[in-house]
Amino acid sequence: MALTIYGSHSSRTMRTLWMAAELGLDYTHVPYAYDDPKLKQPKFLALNPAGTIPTIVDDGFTLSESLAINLYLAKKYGARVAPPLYPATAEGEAEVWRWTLWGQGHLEPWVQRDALMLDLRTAIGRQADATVADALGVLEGALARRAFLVADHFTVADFNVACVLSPSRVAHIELLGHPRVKAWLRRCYERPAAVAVRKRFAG
Ligand SMILES: N[C@@H](CCC(=O)N[C@@H](CS)C(=O)NCC(=O)O)C(=O)O
Repeated sequence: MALTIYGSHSSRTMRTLWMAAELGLDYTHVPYAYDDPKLKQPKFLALNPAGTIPTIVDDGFTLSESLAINLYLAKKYGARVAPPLYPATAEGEAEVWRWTLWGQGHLEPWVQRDALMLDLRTAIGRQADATVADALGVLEGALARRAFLVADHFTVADFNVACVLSPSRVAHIELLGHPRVKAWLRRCYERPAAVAVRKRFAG
């Protein structure tokens, strides 16, 4: 047999490397990391169009998906070890599939919490940016009519909206596209009372 295992040990490829060790298989290891650009290049994509690791080539047969690889290797080579890693009966095999599908479908998405949270944070961040940009557009429009929100002078309306757009919050918000909002916020926060109270409670 000639087995090649693509993927770094610090990825799901560890599952394949572990299975190869269980079965005592010899293999060539190509330790691409999960972010190796080669995963997205034609040569590797010809092996696995998803461009992910682990991927194996076993005597010319190519396979990806870590748990599918484990099923394949265990079924093909499992009898080399005792007791065998792959059940001999249809019922035993069905139990193997059941636990594999359960592990992948019901467990992995939730234990992979960090990646999940990262995706969610990115998605929520994008949605939040778009919503804030719309709201700032509304404010920019209102401030095109006069210097403050409901009169030509500072009122509690300005006070309350400026409170929501506090300096620590707007530090994360791009105001360049909203010059009137930016100037109005400066007018609000440069008021003597605002400066004094912020100075008093600074730190
Ligand atoms: N369900 C697949 C997931 C494969 C996967 O996402 N692998 C990661 C490394 S653990 C990867 O290759 N990421 C690179 C990418 O998605 O571009 C499996 O179990 O093999």
